[in-house]
Amino acid sequence: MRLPPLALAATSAAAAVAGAARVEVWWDVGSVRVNRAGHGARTGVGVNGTLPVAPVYATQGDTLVLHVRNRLAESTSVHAHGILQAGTPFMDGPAMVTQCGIPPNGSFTYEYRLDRAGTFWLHGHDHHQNSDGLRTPLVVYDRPGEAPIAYDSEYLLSFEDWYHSEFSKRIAETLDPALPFPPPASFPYLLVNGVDANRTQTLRFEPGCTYRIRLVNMATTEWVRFAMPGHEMRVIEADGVYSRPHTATALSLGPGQRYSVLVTAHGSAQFNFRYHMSLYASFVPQVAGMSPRRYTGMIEYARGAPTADVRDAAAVDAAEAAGDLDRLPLGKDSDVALRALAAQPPLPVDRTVQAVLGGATIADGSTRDVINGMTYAAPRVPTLYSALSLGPLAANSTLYGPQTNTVVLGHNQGVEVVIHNPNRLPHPMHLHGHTFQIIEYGPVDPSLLPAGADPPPGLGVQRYRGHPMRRDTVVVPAFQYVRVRFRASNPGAWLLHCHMDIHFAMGMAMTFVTAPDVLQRTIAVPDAMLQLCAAQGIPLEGNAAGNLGLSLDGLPPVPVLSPA
Ligand SMILES: [Cu+2]
Repeated sequence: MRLPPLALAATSAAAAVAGAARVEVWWDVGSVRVNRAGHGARTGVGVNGTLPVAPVYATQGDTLVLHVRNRLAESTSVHAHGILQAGTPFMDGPAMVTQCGIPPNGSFTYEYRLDRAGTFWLHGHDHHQNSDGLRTPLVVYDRPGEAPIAYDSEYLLSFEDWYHSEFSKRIAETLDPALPFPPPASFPYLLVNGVDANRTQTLRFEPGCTYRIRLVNMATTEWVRFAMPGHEMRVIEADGVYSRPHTATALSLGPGQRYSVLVTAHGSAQFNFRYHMSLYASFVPQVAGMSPRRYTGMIEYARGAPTADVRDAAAVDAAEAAGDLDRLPLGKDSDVALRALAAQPPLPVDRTVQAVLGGATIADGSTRDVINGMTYAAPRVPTLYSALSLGPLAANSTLYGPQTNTVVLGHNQGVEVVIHNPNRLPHPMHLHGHTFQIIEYGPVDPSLLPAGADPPPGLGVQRYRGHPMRRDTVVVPAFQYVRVRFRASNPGAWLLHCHMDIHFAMGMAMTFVTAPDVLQRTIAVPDAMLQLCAAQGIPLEGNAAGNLGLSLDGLPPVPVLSPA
């Protein structure tokens, strides 16, 4: 959708006031019947009785006040993806990590301090409700006159993949040991700005003007490739971090990722153009017309002008056939080629964490996803509340329960996480509460490869140059590793998880607990939040089993895993 000119931006969601504003939004979260892609009605998780959820606009320095009322039959919670929650880790949202879910008929008001400008999104973080529609962009404008890169106007394009069936049905099929794994491919449809991508809006370009186009992939499983043949795209933002302008021939966004590109319109209005989008996943079999699903929208310079015939499909086919889109998300480059506009040298490493992604079979014969051989399962006490209540024992990572895969970090440690992906599937890994520096990609250590794995030849090492880019969601391509670094300067309990909801539900997640000693001295969880637990009989203190000492008695048993 076309956004208002920058000077008017702050008026979009709330009255504009000089300086910081409180932007208030009311969400009545409930079940809705919707036919979003024109292929039949199904149940979704909507807001105020409908889908899509309206985007939220604010300005850097504002506070977003999000009043959530839960009219679902299950608990809900909201995560502001990319908002770092410095000093407010209890507002991060993931159920049983930083809070208890909001129970049915319950309500809770989130307050998000929007201290960085950029392109973010809000989504459900309980029962994978984002997959059923509970998701919307959150655009935080720079303060007037403070954008570090000039442009005339902007557009927002948000992407969703929409399935024939509800998430609960799809995950039940995936986990049923009586059914084949993986389940047969289902072919979702692309929604753009909440509607069928075949009805995608026209981008109107004035000759000579420069547009910022914000792209947000809110998909639950699939990737979106975006291209504007006949125009040059310069990437200026990834995941809320400005980059030096970097030319990209196409962009591939994994679930959770965002980019902004600058595009300067041609000097004449002689021709109109098309922009191209495809919804795909490299592990979904290619079936003509179904995967990838291709869509185009119009770039209109003048109504009725002829459309320039700039073809893109051949380039797409070649890139898709070579499996290059995951490895080279900027068309010809990996995102390691970006440089943060606010240069930050590579962080010194005090501590290295290895995270090996994989799959495993559990005792009943069904399949799970794992990190370091462990499939994630929620503890009995939200992890943040364990960190706040265990006193000096909070430094003991085993007390958060083996199923949470918790690593306790010391305050301000420089942390390098090496995410190893020996699978044939790429995984978009999202870290809460931080942006991480992208240091290096390379071929996965052959000793980690499962039997019969067949990585493509020529996967070289690609390392940052000059200074590294930072973002919050990185696609770890098939058979590769990625090395990321962050400073543990944000005390809290932070998930690192695959943003494909099916994989997250299958257990591809781990937790960082940062500086529990500092947390205990500085953080007080709001009462209204503690009452969410009390209403559901969830203990507010103790280790993962709800005990105050070392005993984990009462913790659900760890599933017995064998490598798949
Ligand atoms: Cu994954």
